[in-house]
Amino acid sequence: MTYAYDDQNVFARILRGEIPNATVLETEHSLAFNDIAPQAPVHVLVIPKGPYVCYDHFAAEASDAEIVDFTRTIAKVCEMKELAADGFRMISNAGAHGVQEVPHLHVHILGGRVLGRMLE
Ligand code: DGP
Repeated sequence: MTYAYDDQNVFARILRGEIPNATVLETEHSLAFNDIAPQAPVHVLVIPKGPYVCYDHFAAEASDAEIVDFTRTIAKVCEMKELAADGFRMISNAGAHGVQEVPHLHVHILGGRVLGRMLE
């Protein structure tokens, strides 16, 4: 699978500083910020700074340093928001069937309330 990255997507524009964001955490390779339309008391998006469309694109082409940074940034946000004790959910939508709205890899971190059951 080859991926064409659209550098005009909204998260690319956030990374370039063209659109403001409420940053939770910034690292060398990743940015975490509050979702503009939160679905839970905690709703943070974590994105890699590199131009990756979705998770499989990232896993195939990102460097080990980017992958480690991204993984640890997600964990660090969970720690900062004190989500571990009561639990949380991570989601990454991909493509048309995943109903991915923004074509730049992002992981949603949701917590702070009991979330509805997703899989039956
Ligand atoms: P998804 O369907 O997984 O691609 O979700 C995209 C999310 O991005 C959605 O929850 C709303 C959020 N979002 C869209 N535009 C903006 C924006 O300009 N700023 C922020 N902070 N979030 C945005």
